[in-house]
Amino acid sequence: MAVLEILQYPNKKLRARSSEVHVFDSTLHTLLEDMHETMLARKGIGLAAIQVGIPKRILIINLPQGEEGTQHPEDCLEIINPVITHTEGSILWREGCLSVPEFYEEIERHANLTLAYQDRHGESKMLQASELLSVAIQHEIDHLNGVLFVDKLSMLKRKKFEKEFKKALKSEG
Ligand code: Y12
Ligand code: CO
Repeated sequence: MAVLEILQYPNKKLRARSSEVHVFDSTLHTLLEDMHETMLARKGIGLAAIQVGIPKRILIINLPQGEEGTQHPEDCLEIINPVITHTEGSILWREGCLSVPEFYEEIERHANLTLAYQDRHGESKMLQASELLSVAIQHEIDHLNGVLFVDKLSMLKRKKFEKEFKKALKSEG
């Protein structure tokens, strides 16, 4: 297993449209395991393959559980070739992204959704999601289409982000 480098904004590779997975082999399983180790090492709850430079339609989500906020590996969702088939309602959630460190902002998303996807063996699955899981799925599917959560900000909030980003770059020296 390995902790991989996470691409950071404004890396152009994050803008790629990821392609479908057709081969469900040990290379895919190793990538899923490395993504999980990388996400936990960086204190994330969701990660798309493009964030580690692999333009494939793969994402993982491992939500914290209980008062301790423990991320149990057995709860990690491995989602391949996802398609949202139904959405309902809207929800505001303060989002962050491992590719856009130190910036958090409220984004409006669908409150509930139904998702069709494949697991690591290529088996077709469906799930229903609400609240944080629904938000996380939409955030990660956006990555597969080259979209970052900061693209969804109002003009005013986007300017605030650009200003904070430039300030952070300067302080890095
Ligand atoms: C709700 C909102 C966003 C998502 C997508 C998944 N996003 C993350 O997992 C973001 C993680 C994150 C972690 C950070 O590190 C720490 O908090 C220690 C972080 O802070 C820095 O990079 C400095 C930023 C983002 C799903 C659901
Ligand atoms: Co992200």
